[in-house]
Amino acid sequence: MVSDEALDEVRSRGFTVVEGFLRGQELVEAQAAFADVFPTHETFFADPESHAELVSHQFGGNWKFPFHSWRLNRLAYHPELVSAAERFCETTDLLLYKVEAWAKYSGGADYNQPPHRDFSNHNLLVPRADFRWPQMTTFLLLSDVGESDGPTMIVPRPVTQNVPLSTSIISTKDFAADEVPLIGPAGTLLIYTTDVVHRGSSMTGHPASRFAFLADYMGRDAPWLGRRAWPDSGNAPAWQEIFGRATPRELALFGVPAPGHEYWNEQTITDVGVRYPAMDMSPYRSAMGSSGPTTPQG
Ligand SMILES: O=C(O)CCC(=O)C(=O)O
Repeated sequence: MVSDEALDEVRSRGFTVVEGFLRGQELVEAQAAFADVFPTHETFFADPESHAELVSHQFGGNWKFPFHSWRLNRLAYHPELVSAAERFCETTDLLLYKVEAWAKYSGGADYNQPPHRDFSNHNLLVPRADFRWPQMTTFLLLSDVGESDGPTMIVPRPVTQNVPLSTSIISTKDFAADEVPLIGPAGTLLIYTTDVVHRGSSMTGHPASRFAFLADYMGRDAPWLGRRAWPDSGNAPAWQEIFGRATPRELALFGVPAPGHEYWNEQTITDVGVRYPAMDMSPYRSAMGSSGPTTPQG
């Protein structure tokens, strides 16, 4: 659960850290889901050479949605993440606009980055300082992260408020003394905005690993914002299971028209049903001819 107070902190400070966002069995399952896709710490360090590509450069272990694991994919639209995004973006008409899973392992790549703001590849323009058309970006830690595990270093927004929003890369280390490391136990969620200065940092421990899942949200009414065009990955087999198991509400987060939208007619319901044989077309069929799209729940 992400409280309204935590979201207010994102508005005032630029970020919030929610410890225990995932806990207990849910966390264990999310970690197992991550291991469907990436080698665990033990597997990697038992034979680093056979996973050399993952550490060939700092984005070597940064993979894009969809993954060949339904249980990992569904983390992107965890109901509490969607709830936080609805409240932060002040709309239920949301798009999930970027999802990545990122495994880092020590001993290969240097994960240090210059301090930067993310908007330059999430926004063709610049963020509005008054938070109109917000984007909610997140890092969900799926491993314990301490100071030596390459934590994200993040600068509270008030510290950089005099650096114009046209600047995405901050070339100096002027704000180093104000950096806060994103450390915490597995299950910790970082929520931040694209105007906040932060950087990836080097892993100073060895052997060390850091596992994170990133899911970013925005309102649908801002085509100058975004990152991934989901149809670009439309031939990935993983979509079959997503369309077979996700609810209409969840599919709408990828841009699929809700039941009742004028896109849905006899032809599209039949043909989409053929494209995704496991998809339940009944909500779309029963809403056909209704007065307009609903925001489906659940
Ligand atoms: O991995 C991290 O800790 C931060 C990465 C980052 O800020 C980026 O790649 O833009």
